Amino acid sequence: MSVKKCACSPLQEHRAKFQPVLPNILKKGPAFVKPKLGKPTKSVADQATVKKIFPNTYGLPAVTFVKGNNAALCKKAVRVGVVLSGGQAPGGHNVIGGLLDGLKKANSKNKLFGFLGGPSGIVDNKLVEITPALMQAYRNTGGFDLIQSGRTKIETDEQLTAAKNNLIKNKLDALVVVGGDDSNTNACVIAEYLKQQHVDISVIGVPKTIDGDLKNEHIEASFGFDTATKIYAELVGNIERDMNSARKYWHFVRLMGRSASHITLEVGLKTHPNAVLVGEEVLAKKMTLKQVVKNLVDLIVKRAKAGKNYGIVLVPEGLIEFIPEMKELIGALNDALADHEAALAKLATPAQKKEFILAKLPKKLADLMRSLPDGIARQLMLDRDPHGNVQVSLIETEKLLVEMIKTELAALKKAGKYTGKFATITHFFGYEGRCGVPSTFDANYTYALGYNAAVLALNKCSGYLSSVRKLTRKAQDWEVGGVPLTMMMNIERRKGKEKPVIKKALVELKGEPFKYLAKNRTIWAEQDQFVFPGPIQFFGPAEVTDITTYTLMLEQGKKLK
Ligand code: FBP
Repeated sequence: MSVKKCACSPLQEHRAKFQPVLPNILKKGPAFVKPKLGKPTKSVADQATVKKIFPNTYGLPAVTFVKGNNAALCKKAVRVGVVLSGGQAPGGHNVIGGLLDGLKKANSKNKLFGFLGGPSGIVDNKLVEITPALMQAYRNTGGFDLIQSGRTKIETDEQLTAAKNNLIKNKLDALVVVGGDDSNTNACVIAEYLKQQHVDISVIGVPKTIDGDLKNEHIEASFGFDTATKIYAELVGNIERDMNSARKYWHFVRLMGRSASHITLEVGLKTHPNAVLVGEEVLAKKMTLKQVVKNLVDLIVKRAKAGKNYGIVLVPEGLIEFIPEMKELIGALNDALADHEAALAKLATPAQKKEFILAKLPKKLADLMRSLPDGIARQLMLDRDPHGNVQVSLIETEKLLVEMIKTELAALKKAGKYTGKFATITHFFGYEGRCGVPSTFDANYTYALGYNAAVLALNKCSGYLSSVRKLTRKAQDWEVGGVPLTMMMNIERRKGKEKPVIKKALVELKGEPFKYLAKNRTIWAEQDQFVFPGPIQFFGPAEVTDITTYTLMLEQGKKLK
């Protein structure tokens, strides 16, 4: 690959000079840290089944890197591969930059190769050497365009064999998989497979996803969540200001995040909108779609009585999966679509496919599906991703809510119980936030994750996720290590089958971020206390440039100003 001559913006030119801050423990390089092993671990659930599937990678001890002489480690030159997997997240390039710098610091002869286009690049043996010169144009930039990404899951015998052969052919010592819960599950499958085959190549994961749902006591945040939520919060704040100026629209904003509502919650905490829907709460309260709509109608009527025919509602894209009757419908659709894949492929039109599937559903669920607007019903039937997930980013839940609210308000108007106006604008913010210029937090965090992945690779820690902790401290005080991937696993139903997967971290209703919302949302609903966060700042006072997410601050016992 030729070295990119970038048509740089002034910001990019300045940002290219930014040197991410490494945690002190890593500053002298991989030769000066040693792994300290914790106790053997077990998976978060379904221990016996997970152990049976991963006999070679189950139960590994958690690792913390501490000061120590490890010079011998750096004597032999190594070759490492890296792949970006799944949805883009700001900071991916800095993971590669940190990885490259960590490897080169250990031994200038070490080499890094990037597999192109996601995991399919491993199967198809498409790769490029990432040299310091090639890396330079991508440091501190958003996007994954250096080596691109993809959602291929390496699972069949043919794929696993091809991956193994290509890793061997390229004489790699380690593979670093930068991905979310599903991609890191796949990383563990590959790590296990290589161990079973007695192939001495380590596989290491890096926690990436804007969704924020890959976290636990060792992984405090996935990278990209900070930048993406800052971008969405800027946009939501701008809408609030426009709305507060014109006072004539209700805005319904759907935000990415897949199942989990972390993004919506974080953006809500930053901007104080009139309503913030949280999928996990809807599920806990077993709310029907009608109840969700009724709560919003009550709010709209109340505000109309106060002369406010405007407002803003945040909707997590995964809401639909949390409404119990919709969850049941989606589960049944997942199974029916997987069971009848071949028959469906032969049908020509979406209408025929819908009728075919309706006939396969229990009556109650078929009736529910018929009651939905046709567009939404079809969106629910779209192909699942390679990991078996419904593609919630393609389901226009905000429009469904608006339609249902309009029907309810019309009935109230007819009965003389509502005299307001309900003019709506719908938005979907997802792709806008995934490739933004990484915030200072994400630039530092991803660089540390990548550098630490190099240390894990050199120490032959296979089946581990790179872990950088104590993230509300200054970057130089962060702690680093590795968490066994199997430790995060449980068994879930995917594409009609029970599969081991890394457990998604959903919004905790007893957690401080949700409690903060619950305490304040009545005031935000009725009195307008909008906050306008403005754009991410890269230069200026540290309390502006280095601020992390409110979610992380509240989770780690810090107070919001
Ligand atoms: P990852 O879980 O792979 O990080 O992807 C996150 C995400 O951005 C979700 O928020 C969204 O639902 C999905 O990707 C969209 O997928 P695609 O990029 O395939 O349209």
